[in-house]
Amino acid sequence: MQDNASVTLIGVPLEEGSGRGGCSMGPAALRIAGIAATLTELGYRITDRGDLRPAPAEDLAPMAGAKNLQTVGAFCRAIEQATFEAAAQGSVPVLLGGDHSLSMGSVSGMARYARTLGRPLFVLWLDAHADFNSPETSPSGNMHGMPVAYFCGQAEFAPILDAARPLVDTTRVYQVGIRSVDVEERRLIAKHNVTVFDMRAIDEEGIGSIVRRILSHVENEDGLLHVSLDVDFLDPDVAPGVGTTVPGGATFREAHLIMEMLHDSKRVSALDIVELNPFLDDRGRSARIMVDLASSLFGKKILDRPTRPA
Ligand code: HAR
Ligand code: MN
Ligand code: MN
Ligand code: MN
Repeated sequence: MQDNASVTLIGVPLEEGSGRGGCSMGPAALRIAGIAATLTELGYRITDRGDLRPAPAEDLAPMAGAKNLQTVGAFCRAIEQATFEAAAQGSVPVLLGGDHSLSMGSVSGMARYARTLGRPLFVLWLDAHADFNSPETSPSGNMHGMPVAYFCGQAEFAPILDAARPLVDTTRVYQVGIRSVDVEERRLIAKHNVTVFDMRAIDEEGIGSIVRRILSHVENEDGLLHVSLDVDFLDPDVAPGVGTTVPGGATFREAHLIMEMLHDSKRVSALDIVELNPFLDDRGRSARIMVDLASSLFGKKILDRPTRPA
C-alpha cells in the first residue's frame, strides 16, 4: 500500500466455518485492541464499515462435507462485494475476522479488482494450515479449511459459490509457516504447484530471505498482494487465542519482520486478520498482537530509517 492511503475496516463476525464458537467475537476484540486508532496514528484515513450480517443464502443447497454452507456462502458473497468496493475506491480493505472461510470472499473480491486493472493477484498465506481441502477431501467438513482450494478453482466448489468468479493462479500463491497438512492436501498442493515455505524452510533459510524471494516475484509481474494472516501462524506461546493451535509456529520477531518487509514493498493491497478466538485468548494478548502486526504492516517502524542501507 502507499503511505497516507486510506484503509477500510470490514468486520466479519463469522464462526460457522470453524466448527466451534468464539471467532464471531474477533471483530469486537480487534476493535477493542485499538485497530482503528493505531492505523489513524500512522496517518491513514479509516473507514469502518461495521460488521457484515448477511441473511443465510437459502439458494445454496446443503452439501455433504461443507458445514453451514448457507451461512458461510452468504458471508463470502457479502465479503466479496465489500472487499471489491473498498479496493475500487482506492482503499486497502482490512478484513476483521472471523474464521478463515472469509478469505473465499475477500480473495475473490481482490481477484475481481485485480482483473479490472489487468494486473495479477498474488496471495501470501500465513498459516499453520494449508487450507486446501474441498468438501470431498475435508476430514472435518469445516469450511475454514477450504479457502485456498476455493480461490485456486478446485472443481468441487463450482456448484456452491459463483462459478464465474476470477481465480488466483496457483503459481502466485505462497504459503508460509505451514506445519499441519492433511493427506489429500499434500497431494493437491504438489499437483497445483503452490509454493510452500513450511516451518522447516523458515528454520533453514530464514524468514527475511523467503519474503525477499516472494516479493521479487510480485514485483517482477507488477502484482497486487493479498496478505491473509491466520492467528495460528504464530506459535501458540505467542498467540494462544485461536481454536486450532499447532506447536512450532512463527516467533513474534519472525512475524514482525514479515510485516515490516511487506510495508517497505508497498505491494500490499488487502489484509485478512482471521481465526482470532477471544473466548480462548489470554486477556486480549492475541488481539493486541494482531493489531501490533497490522501496525507494522502499515508502516510502524522501530526506528525512522531503513532497516538496511539501500
Ligand atoms: N485441515 C483441517 C481441516 O480441514 C484443519 C483446518 C483448520 N484450519 C484452520 N485454518 N484453522 O487454517 O479440517
Ligand atoms: Mn487458516
Ligand atoms: Mn490455521
Ligand atoms: Mn523458528
